[in-house]
Amino acid sequence: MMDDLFAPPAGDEPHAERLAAGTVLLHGMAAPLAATLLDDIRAIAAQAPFRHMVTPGGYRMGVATTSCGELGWVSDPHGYRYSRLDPGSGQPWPAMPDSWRQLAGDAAARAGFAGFVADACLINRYEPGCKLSLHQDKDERDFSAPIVSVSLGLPAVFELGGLKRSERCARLTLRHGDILVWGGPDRLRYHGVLPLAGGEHPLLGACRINLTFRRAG
Ligand code: MD6
Ligand code: FE
Repeated sequence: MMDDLFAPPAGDEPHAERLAAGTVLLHGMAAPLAATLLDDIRAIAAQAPFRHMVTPGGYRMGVATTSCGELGWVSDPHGYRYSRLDPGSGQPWPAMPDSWRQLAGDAAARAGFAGFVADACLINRYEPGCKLSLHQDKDERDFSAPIVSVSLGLPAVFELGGLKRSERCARLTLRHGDILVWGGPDRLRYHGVLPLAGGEHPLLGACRINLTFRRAG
């Protein structure tokens, strides 16, 4: 099974690059779906607008976020957590499109995590200069499920660290359509995104959007 990852991509199979025991980069896997994903993102943002959350430490995040699915990720002076309701509207988050859940499940399976069913998708929007500081994703209830991350628009330099903040980070570029899957022994690695360089993407303009699918509840 795992050995298939190193075989050359056949037909429309994305090229899978194993970066660590539980980390696989599926090059360009989401690119054919990008136009649909963008239409869906517009519809989701019409219901649950992108906003700049404030961290528990009182900083306004440069990255703008929204969510879809049963649970959405929220940050406020009380901490980080998942919530069934959008605190902006008091309403449930927009539903996760079936095609999104399917894509995330397919990507996870290709990376060796069969049976992944996402219940939350955090949508992050970066403009040039925006960054995401080194962090761990640890607000989810169960770390046995992987995280599936879809990159759209301008390329970003992603820092992949270790299980301790002090460990040295590897840097990799996440491009339009790339899907990064990580789980198992890598699930709690520190990671971040360097300040986004300027540019114009044909579909998204001067912007990068990242979708992270999780099993949060
Ligand atoms: C981003 N991603 O790529 C931010 N977290 O914009 C994340 O923070 C992230 O890509 C967990 C797993 C994959 C990710
Ligand atoms: Fe993260």
